[in-house]
Amino acid sequence: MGRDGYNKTMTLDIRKTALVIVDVQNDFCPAHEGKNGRRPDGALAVPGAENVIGPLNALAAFFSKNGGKIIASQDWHPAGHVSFASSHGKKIYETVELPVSPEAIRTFRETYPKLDDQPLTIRQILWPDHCVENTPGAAFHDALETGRLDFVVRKGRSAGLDSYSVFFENDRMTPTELHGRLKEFSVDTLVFGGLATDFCVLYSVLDSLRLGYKTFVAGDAIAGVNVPPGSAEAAEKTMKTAGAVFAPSGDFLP
Ligand code: VGL
Ligand code: ZN
Repeated sequence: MGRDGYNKTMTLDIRKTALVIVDVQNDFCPAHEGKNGRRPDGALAVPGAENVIGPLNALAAFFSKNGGKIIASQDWHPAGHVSFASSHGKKIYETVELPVSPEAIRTFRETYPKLDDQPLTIRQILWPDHCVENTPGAAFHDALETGRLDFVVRKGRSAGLDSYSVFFENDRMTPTELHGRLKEFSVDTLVFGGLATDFCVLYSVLDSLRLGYKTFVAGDAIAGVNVPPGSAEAAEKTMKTAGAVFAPSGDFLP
């Protein structure tokens, strides 16, 4: 028995399980040696981000060998994106209130009749310009092994709507393609790792639970922005309270 009551992997049906690697991209990583030379600090570098890569590569190797699926997300914003402080002439970490479109609400009610409506305004935190589509900052960190990925979900592509979660944009109602793909793969269990604990991992895990997936988090394969201080720890608590099971990545391996 592992920590937090989690049994070793062998009790997971790995063929119905996907590893979800959230946003392991240069802009979320501190300076490091890349394939084509030194990469500077990412625009939104998460302290300790590089430590998640070893555990994620080990999990991916095990999943691919045993018939599990491997999903990765990329934060993928157009220049001038609504989540950038520079787009509003405001300071980083200030917020703006954005309305949710009536169209998004209508479609959500039709597609997910069992899920509750979400708040009708979005309080959007403003970030430095980051993960602009097709730039080096948006590329995966070179140390992340991407050869085994079954599907990549690129999120935050709408100019006026951000997306922390790999499942829904920040209105919590407009879906990405991921849930549909996982249904095609007959996946009912997800193991999460990646960046950042207090934003994209948090919202992805909460939506995973909301959509009914058995939801695990590899505790040594996540790292947080931690602004304000303590937010990564608070996010872990929120995920656990919502029903996510945390275990060290080694507990998912034989
Ligand atoms: C993220 C802030 C803005 C994340 C993405 O990947 O956690 N955080 N965009
Ligand atoms: Zn972003």
